[in-house]
Amino acid sequence: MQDTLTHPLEAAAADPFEVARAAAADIARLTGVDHHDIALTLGSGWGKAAELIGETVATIPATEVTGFSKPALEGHVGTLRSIRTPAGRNVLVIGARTHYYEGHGVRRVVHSVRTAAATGAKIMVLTNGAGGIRETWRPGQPVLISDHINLTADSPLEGATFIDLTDLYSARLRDLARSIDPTLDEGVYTQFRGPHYETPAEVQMAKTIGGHIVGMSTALEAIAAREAGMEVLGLSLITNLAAGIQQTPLSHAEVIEAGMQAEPVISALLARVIEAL
Ligand code: 8IG
Repeated sequence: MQDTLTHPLEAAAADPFEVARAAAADIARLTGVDHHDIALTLGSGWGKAAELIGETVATIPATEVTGFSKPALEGHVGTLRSIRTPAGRNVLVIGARTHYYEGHGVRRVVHSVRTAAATGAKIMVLTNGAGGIRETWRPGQPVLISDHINLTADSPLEGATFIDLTDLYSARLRDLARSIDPTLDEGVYTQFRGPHYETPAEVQMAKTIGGHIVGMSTALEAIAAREAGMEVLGLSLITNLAAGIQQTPLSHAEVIEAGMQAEPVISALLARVIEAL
């Protein structure tokens, strides 16, 4: 728990990994679970998966954990949950994502990932709601992330930290997901800064440079997960076709609606994938 007005990640001299270790210690103390094996960030549309993964051992407000809360004014930052699977593995479910567009900097964006690694998690499952560029895709369809293009012009890595991103989105884990659902398609996730959706011209640019999915969250988190040595599985729920691919304007309401429709199906899929990891 922080008790100062300065956010623990904001001081230039702060070591984000040390803050993550403090957060992991908070999680161990508050959940009574000394380590986690798998971490799972739930994006729009994926929320129902938590109930299906196993038995919830503890649910804690993210604000109780170092680095997850703002210093002065407290927004709703969601919960962290510790779930025990039937196979006896501990899954840390992160229902509190900080987006890059919130403007708190990339340390805050990837703090949950670094914390997950500090709890012992070796696998990071990142889910999100996103726009689809492939015309064969339909709202409500889950797709695997095969690679990404980071258009944020930012990185969670600081200094001369050179990290290889070949096979960032583990081929092993993608194969495993496809063994659960052979119909799963895959594509390249293109992260924009947001929070505006793209213009149709930007979507055409993303398509031209090799993107298939447009989103605002996952690439930066995946980089931090790889830096921390975790194996990454990325799953996008296509909640809308990207601007100009679908003929109607994008609306947040449409995104929420598609997420709600798809939620039972994709949550069941995700639970089965987690069980197989
Ligand atoms: I949900 O069309 C969702 N998130 N960048 N573009 C971007 N992010 C998204 C979109 C989209 N839909």
